[in-house]
Amino acid sequence: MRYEFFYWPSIQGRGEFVRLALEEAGADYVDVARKGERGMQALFKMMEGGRAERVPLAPPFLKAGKLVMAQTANILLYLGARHGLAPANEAGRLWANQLQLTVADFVDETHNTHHPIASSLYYEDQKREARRYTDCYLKLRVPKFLGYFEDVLTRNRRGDRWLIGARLSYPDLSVFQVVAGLRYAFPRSMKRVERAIPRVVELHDRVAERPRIAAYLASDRRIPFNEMGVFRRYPELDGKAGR
Ligand SMILES: N[C@@H](CCC(=O)N[C@@H](CS)C(=O)NCC(=O)O)C(=O)O
Repeated sequence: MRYEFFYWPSIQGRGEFVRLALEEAGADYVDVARKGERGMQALFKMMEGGRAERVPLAPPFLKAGKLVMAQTANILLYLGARHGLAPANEAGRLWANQLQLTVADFVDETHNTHHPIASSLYYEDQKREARRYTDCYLKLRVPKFLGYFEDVLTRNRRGDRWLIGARLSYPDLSVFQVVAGLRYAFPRSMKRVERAIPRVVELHDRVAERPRIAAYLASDRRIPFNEMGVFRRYPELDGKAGR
């Protein structure tokens, strides 16, 4: 079955967590909105819902045969089970979902660094608030979330290579993406933070070296980070020394 993946065509955004899982799985998929004008129309059509009973609110969406699903963590729950990217038992599946929802919380907070007041306003219209918000985010929230994942790795009884058990699962891909995104958005602050999270940094490198992920990162399917996505580089936000 060929999956149809629907997401904004010019950003990594939340969709990237799904793209990474599809790539690691070696799944057959089309990134629909990246297929020109008709692809964009298909994305908008999906958002309008047509006559469907169960309509999603916001992309990313995944179409798998007749199934249409949204919410990044929900899509990953599905792909994880189908492609061996999550434990097979219930406790393990819930644990993977719990870690992914924690990533989702962090992604929301990261989005707030450039949009602390409203998504509908330009960053330029909320710069002062963005600076206040991001100071706290960098000082408290980034160390807290990354420190949490470091702790999860440390506590894993099957070793500290992966978040869950002895094999890669989809939350590992997501933590890779978080580290890559933070390095792009806040390079100065990340240098400092990374000293306290060696296992998370190693996990990032381990994921980047996976043959399918390495091939994906080197391909034009990987959209470069930019100032429209979740992880944006605004040097004025990157810690006091960056101003
Ligand atoms: N919790 C959802 C959030 C989805 C979401 O916010 N999608 C963004 C793009 S990353 C969007 O297009 N939002 C449009 C809107 O909220 O109006 C998820 O993780 O998938």
